[in-house]
Amino acid sequence: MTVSNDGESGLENQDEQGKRDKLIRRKQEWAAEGRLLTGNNGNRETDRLPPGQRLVQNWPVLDLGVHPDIPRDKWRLWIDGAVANPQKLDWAGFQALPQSQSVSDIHCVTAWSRYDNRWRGVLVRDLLDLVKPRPDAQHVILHSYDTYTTNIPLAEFADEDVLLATHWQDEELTLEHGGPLRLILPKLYFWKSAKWLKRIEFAVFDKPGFWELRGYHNHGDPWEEERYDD
Ligand SMILES: Nc1nc2c(c(=O)[nH]1)N[C@H]1C(S)=C(S)[C@@H](COP(=O)(O)O)O[C@H]1N2
Ligand SMILES: [Mo]
Repeated sequence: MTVSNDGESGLENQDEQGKRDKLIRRKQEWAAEGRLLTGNNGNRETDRLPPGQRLVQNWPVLDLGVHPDIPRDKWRLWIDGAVANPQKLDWAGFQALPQSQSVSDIHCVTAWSRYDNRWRGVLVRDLLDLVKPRPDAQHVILHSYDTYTTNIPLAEFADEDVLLATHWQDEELTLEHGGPLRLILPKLYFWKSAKWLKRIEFAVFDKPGFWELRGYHNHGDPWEEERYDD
């Protein structure tokens, strides 16, 4: 669903809000029940599919139901916090950064995995060269245009396979999958890969995000089945 603010009656908005709240509550209940947990750890050296996951060929859409449509000329990306060289990039500024590709698998906490996704965009490594995190920066908090947030340890955010993606399989990312820009962090469950990225905040202290405050694991390693908070 694409949400536009004007022209919608209050009733429709309440309806949508009600559906959203229900979905969030259900996911919180799953977290509390420890649903989908197998109790087996996988072997990341020898296996490809993490424990409790099943392979899909399609690409499901999962989010809070609001797909913020930001025109390219209004789009900005803020990179700030504990960095020596904070940035506010417009679309042209982002495009001027070195462009790279990477292929990786998606593992979603709701138990679907999708292999061999080809991403294009800017490697986080190249972004870090530009903004230069301070030595006391340990955490990264991602903020999105739909108000979603999520937290990642800087060491894992800085991994060589982490990418700010604009393209999937050589096509521009669609709005429902987080276009124009989302994170791709292959080694953690997909809820850490924020769609509609707006701000990358480097922080000295950790700050749990939307799902981390609602029963999801703070870290989210699929091979350790870190689906939910203990
Ligand atoms: N901004 C934003 N990013 C988000 C979410 C969201 O609701 N808002 N949902 C997360 C969750 S729970 C998942 S599983 C993936 C889903 O990405 P997809 O819809 O492209 O499959 O996006 C993650 N990133
Ligand atoms: Mo998710």
